[in-house]
Amino acid sequence: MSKISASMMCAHLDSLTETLKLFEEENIEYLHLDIMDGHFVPNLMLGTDYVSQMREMSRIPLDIHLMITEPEKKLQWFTPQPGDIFSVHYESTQHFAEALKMVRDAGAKAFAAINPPTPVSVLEPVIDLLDGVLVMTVNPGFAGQKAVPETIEKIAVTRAFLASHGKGDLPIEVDGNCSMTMSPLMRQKGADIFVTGTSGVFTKAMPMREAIHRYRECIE
Ligand code: S6P
Ligand code: MG
Repeated sequence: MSKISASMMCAHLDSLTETLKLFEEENIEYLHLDIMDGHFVPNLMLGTDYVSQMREMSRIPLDIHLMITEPEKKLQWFTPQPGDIFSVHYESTQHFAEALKMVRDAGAKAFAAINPPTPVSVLEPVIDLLDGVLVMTVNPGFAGQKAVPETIEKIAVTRAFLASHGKGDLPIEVDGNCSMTMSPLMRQKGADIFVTGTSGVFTKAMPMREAIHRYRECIE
């Protein structure tokens, strides 16, 4: 079944409590937390206190997207826990396998994130360390971007790559412009977890509950 991961960097702070309550009522599967260091990506976003407060404010599992250099030195700052997803970028470290192992050793799910220009074949050496793959459909750093067109077919390539390595059951997560228009196509190509922000459940075009219902229909 397809899952929704709501991108919290798109949430309005003045209604955060109500938003989290609504997400629990609507069984949103994950809270997507973008961690940016102003170095791996040209933006700063969501730190350790925000993550620990999310753990206190909501029972929804966290989907931590680490866009930081040398994640192996910092991922413990975010206290990985069973049920969480931790995505580590292939491009962010020379110790990629070690970082994935650290996530798993903490009991969380280790996902490999790959930027739009990065071929999925780079994941071959770490395939047995993966609990999923995060295919970036925009260049990371900002919400509200248009998808990089080639990344849509890359979802299907990733699905075939995993199947050819006996890992056809691993989930594929997609992040960036997973809108109500784009997400059905992404689903068709093999995506399972959809990071949704300004172009999905946080759209200004309709009330949030309606947007969640519409979004579910788009990814089924
Ligand atoms: C971007 C970040 C994403 C965004 C998400 C926003 O670097 O990793 O998680 O928050 O893409 O979604 P939208 O619907 O505004 O594209
Ligand atoms: Mg993200």
